[in-house]
Amino acid sequence: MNIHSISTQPFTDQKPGTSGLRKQVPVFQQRHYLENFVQSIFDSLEGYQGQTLVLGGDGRYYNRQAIQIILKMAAANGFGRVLVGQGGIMSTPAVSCVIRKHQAFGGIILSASHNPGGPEGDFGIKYNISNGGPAPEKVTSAIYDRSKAIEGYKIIEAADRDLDKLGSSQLGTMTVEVIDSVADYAQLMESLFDFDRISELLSSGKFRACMDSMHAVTGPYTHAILQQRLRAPAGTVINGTPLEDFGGGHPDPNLVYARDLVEILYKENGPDFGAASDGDGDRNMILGRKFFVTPSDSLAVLAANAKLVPGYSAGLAGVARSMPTSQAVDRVAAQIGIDCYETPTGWKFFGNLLDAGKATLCGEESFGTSSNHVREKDGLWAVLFWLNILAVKQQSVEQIVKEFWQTYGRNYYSRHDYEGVETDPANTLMANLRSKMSDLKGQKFGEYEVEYSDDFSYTDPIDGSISQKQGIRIGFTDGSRIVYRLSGTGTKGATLRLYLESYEPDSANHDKDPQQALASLITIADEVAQIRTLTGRDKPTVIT
Ligand code: VG1
Ligand code: CO
Repeated sequence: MNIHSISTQPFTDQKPGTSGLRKQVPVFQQRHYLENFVQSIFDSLEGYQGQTLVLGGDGRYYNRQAIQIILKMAAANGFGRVLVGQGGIMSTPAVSCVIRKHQAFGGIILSASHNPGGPEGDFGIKYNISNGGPAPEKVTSAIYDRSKAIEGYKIIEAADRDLDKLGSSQLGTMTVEVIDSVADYAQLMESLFDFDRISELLSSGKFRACMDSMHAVTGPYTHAILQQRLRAPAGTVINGTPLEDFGGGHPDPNLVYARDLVEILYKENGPDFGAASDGDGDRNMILGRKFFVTPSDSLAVLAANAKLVPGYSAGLAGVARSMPTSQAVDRVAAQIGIDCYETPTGWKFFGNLLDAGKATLCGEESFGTSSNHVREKDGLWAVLFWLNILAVKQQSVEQIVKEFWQTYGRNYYSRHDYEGVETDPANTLMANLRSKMSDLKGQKFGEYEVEYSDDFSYTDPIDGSISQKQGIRIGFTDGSRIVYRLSGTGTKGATLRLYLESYEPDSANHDKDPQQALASLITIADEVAQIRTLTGRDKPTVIT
């Protein structure tokens, strides 16, 4: 085998963010940039010689080239086998599923998730460990440290593999197995949900669904699962062919970027159910006819109805949500009598809770929901969960959510994103908040009084690791909250995220527009942090 050791200089900017390393494509195309990071991953691991690595990506621009490079590096570094998705395609939850099912050592996912793709768009890379989940912070810090000191990487000289043909071939002493990107995942879904019942619903002619794959990775999955196995009529899946630039859009399933779907669901006589997923298939947006389900509510509704779904009929061990996610699911947990954990933003923080059997369902306000079936959030899983509930309850999405509010009260919720603002003022804004924090307690803003304010810090209940500075929280005496954080997934300037939440127990007041219900908190949030002055923006880029 022709192994080359290439000498290289470290890059200083390879610090993984909320979910792996994300940069603009031209950054990744710099000589040795991708190679350095991949070698830094391998150098931070121990015991992978002869083991299996899973490899796949969301199909964005540079996916195929990166896969060829990583295959040759994995061979040079002594992996025994790589399972790679056909065409280089594998959704994030599918990679997680394949790692677990085939007892792989770990996996590499090539994706910048919801960020735009194409030659001028973004690219990303993330390492997942043997439980199928994102590498925890101690691993990502080791990778970053290594990337700052790296002096060389190993790669074999060989012809590129054919990624489109299923089957095995040798790359040096390593086996490359091109696998069906969907099969293992589809089988797992079938083991969790009542496919017969969902199929009956979808093929009845009385219920119409629309699934927007946003030209991203879930296209092959939604075609195979929804249209083939579950017999939803052709045309149920839209934008179902993965494109390298996602058709020029942001593959981000929210009311702003999933415009095609929103228009369809808000038409007269639109479908009964709509859903969208993101670039790498781990996010989901759920819509009813002319009705948007806030992700935090979606998590809570799934938890409250879990017993209706075969894979969860035995009940939930516990639930977990990221800190900025609304507290709707906390109420469900209290009602059922199970624990509810609050973690920092990012799926990696759920891994230990899931492994320890402390949580069954997890979710984030950012359109992420999943369970212990994998160790990633899972967009299509959430869609199937909803369809299973709809098939059993025979009610509309809107009825289900409104009944939920009647039982538990409504947590009005919204997130305001200020995307691509200048880094310095964004940092100033956060620094100002930190210095103000301790003085806020007891202060009154109109009818609101501050009960606590802090910079969220998390101690993992399983391994005791501590993660600090995870977002500024201001909690009011009536249970309302304002949270500020800077995004850890953007690639241009800074993105400020402002999260707003209030609680309304009285069902007579459940029909307000969330922006109106939260109007006073929105004003207070600006007053406290001087968002408009510091960012120079008079309104957010995206409101969800
Ligand atoms: C965002 C979301 C976070 C999510 C992360 C990765 O992070 O807020 O909840 O886990 O994206 O999701 P940030 O740091 O930009 O707020 V994905 O679908 O982009 O892998
Ligand atoms: Co994603």
